[in-house]
Amino acid sequence: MQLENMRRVRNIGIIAHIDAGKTTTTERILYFTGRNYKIGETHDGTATMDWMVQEQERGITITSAATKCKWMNSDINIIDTPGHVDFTAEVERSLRVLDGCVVLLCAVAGVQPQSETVWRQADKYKVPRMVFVNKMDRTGANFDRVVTQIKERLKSQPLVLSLPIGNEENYIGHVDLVNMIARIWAPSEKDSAGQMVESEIPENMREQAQAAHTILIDTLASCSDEILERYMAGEQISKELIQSSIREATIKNEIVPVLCGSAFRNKGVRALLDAIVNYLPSPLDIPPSIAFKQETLEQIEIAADPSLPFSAMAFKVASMPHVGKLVYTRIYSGVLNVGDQIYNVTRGQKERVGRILQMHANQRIDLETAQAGDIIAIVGMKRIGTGDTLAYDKDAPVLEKITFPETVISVAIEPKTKADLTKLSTVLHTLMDEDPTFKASMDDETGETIIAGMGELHLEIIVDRILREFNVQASVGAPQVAYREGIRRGVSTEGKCVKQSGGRGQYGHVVMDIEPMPRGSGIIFETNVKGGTVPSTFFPAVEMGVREALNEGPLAKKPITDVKVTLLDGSYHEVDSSIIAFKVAAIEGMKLGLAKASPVLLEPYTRVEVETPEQYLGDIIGNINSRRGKVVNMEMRADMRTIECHVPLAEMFNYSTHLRSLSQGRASFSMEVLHYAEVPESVALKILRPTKDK
Ligand SMILES: Nc1nc2c(ncn2[C@@H]2O[C@H](COP(=O)(O)OP(=O)(O)OP(=O)(O)O)[C@@H](O)[C@H]2O)c(=O)[nH]1
Ligand SMILES: [Mg+2]
Repeated sequence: MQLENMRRVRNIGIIAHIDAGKTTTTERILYFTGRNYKIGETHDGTATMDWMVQEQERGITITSAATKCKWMNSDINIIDTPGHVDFTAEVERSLRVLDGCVVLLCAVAGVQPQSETVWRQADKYKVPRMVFVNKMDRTGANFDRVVTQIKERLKSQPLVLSLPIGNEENYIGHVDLVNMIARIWAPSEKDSAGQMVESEIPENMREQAQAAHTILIDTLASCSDEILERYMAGEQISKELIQSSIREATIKNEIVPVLCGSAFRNKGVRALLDAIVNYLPSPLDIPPSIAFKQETLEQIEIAADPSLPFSAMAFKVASMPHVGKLVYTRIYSGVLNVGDQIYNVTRGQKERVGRILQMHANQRIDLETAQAGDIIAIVGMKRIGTGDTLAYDKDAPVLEKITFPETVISVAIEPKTKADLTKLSTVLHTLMDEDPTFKASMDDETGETIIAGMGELHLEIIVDRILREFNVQASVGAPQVAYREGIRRGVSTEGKCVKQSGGRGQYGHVVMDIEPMPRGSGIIFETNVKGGTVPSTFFPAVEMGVREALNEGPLAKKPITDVKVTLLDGSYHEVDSSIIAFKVAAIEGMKLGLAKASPVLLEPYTRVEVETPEQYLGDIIGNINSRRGKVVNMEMRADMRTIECHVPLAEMFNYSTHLRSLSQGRASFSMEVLHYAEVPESVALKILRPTKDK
C-alpha cells in the first residue's frame, strides 16, 4: 500500500530564466487542481507562491516555495524556483531533492542565458525534464525556433507532444500529437481560462500534424525496441505503448517532451499537468540515493522504501515568524512521526521532531506522519544547516551533499548602535542558516562586519531584510568582488606526516602533480596510484587535505581555482597510517607545491547578455569596452539586437542604472559569473599592495 502511494507521487520543480512565467504557471496549476480558487498574478503582487514582501514589491521570485496539489489521482509536490542568477542556490538545492522538473522557455526569447544554466544544473543531478514553451500569445512567438534551440543550444533530443494552433494573439489551442486530436479554447464568460473543446484536427493543419506525429514515432523508435519492431512491421502502435515509451525514455533522460501554451492566458496548463503525471518519474522510478558510511566513507545506495530505516535530507532552512525554524526535508527512506527522536547525522546532534508540516507557500498543514518520497517541513530542530542528513541512528550513512557556488561579491555593514551590533550578529547567523550562498565574517584588521553573496541583488535583498524584517539599523559600504588565485606552472610535490611518540604513531606520505587547468574548470582531483603504494581507502582523506590546502593561496590567502591535482604515489604503514595522517601529508605537499607554481591573482568575469534596439548598440558596446569588457557574439532576435560579452564583475556594479540611461530604459541585460581570469598586472598591483605592506 505504501509503495502504491509512492507510485502516485510526483516531486517536481519549475526552473527557467527570470520572467519566463514559472510563478504564473504554478499559480495556474494551483487553480486548475482546485488548490486555490482564485488566480494570483506576480505583477500585481498577489501570487500565492511569491509570498515574501520583497518578492511582491519587485514582482520576482527570490526564495523557492513548495506546494502540493492533486491531479488525476496523483499527489504533485511542486517547488517554484527563482530565475535570477543571484538566487541560484535555490535552484541547486531544489534540483538536488526533486525527481523531475519542468523547464519553461519563453516562446519569443527561446533559450536564454539562465535557461542554459538551469539546464546544466538539472544535468548535474540527472533530473528528467520536460519543456513548456510559454507565452505563445506574445508578439514574436515562434514555437519551431524554440524546438530547434533545444537541440542546438541545450544539446538535447526534443519530443514535440503538442503543436500550437494559431500564434501570438491568434493562439487558440494545440494539437495533441499522442492522441491526434485538437484542443481549442472557446471564449467563455464563466471561465476566464475559456472553455476547452476537443475536436478533430483543423483541415489546414492535418498534414503538418501527421508529419509531426511521424517524427514523434521515429524518435521513440530510436529509444524503444518494442516501438521499433512494430514500426518496421508497419503495425498499429497503441496510445498506451506510445505513452509508456515516452515515460521510459524521459526518465532515462533520452528525450525531453515539449509542450506549448500560455500560462497567463490559462492555456495549455491542463495538458502540462497530464504530462507531469504521465511522463515524469515517481520516487520509485529514480535511481537509489547515494550515501557514505561515516567511518570508512564507503559509498552505499539507499532505496526509496518506507520499510527501510528513516533517512532524509534537510535541503532548506527558513525562519518564519510565529512558527520558528522550518526545515524543508526530503525523505528518502523509512517513515517519520511527530515526536520522534532523530539525529542530525552530519552534526552528530540529537533532535526531536516537534511538528511535521505540509507546506503550501507560507501556509502549512500539520501532519502526524510522513514517509519515503515525501517533501515536508520539520519544526523543532536546534542545530541544522542546508544539506544535513537526518536519520534515526547516529551512525547512519551521510547522504551526498549539495554543492553551492562560492560568493563573488561582498560589502561592509556597519550597525548604528551597540544594541544593533548585538542584534546583527544573531540575524547574520539566522540568515547564514537559511542561505548557503550568504557568508558573514569579521575583517580582523578593520573590525568591520563583511557580508558576502552571489551578486548585487542578492546582497540588496539581504540588507533590506536585515533593516526591515529584523529591525537592525545599519549602513552599508560599496560592493567589492571576491578575488581568487590561480597557478601558471605545473609542479610535482611531495608531502609527509610522520609522528612517533610512543604508542601508535602517524604515517602518511603522498606524491602529487599540481597543474593549471583552463578557466572555469574549478578544482579537479584525480588518483593514478600504481601498485597500491597508497591504499584506496586513504584517497578520500588525501582529497580532503588537497581541498583544504586550496582554500588559501600563497599570494593573498585567497582560494585557489582552476587546478588539477593528481595523486601519483606515496607510501603507508600497516599500523600507523590513518585518515588524519594522509590528510596532513596532503596539506603539507600542497603548500610546498603551490608556492613553486607561479601563483597569480584572479578576478570573477561575467557573461553579460544585453538586449537592445539597434540605435543604442554603438553606445552600449563603447561602454562595455570602457569596462574592460569584450564582445564575443552578436545576434538579431526578433527586432532586437543581443550582444554577448565577457566583463570583469568588478566593473559591472550598478550597470542596470547605466544601461537604463544609455538606452532610455529600452535595453535589458542578464549577467552570470562565468569564470575567474587573471587580473591585469596594473590592476593586481593596486589590490595586492595593501596585503604586502602589512
Ligand atoms: N503574455 C504573457 N505573459 C506572461 C505569460 N506567463 C507569464 N507572463 C508574464 O511574465 C511576467 C513574469 O512572470 P512570472 O510568473 O513572475 O515569471 P517567473 O518565471 O516566475 O519569474 P522569476 O521568478 O522572477 O524568475 C509576468 O508579468 C507575467 O504576467 C504568458 O503566457 N503570456
Ligand atoms: Mg517566479
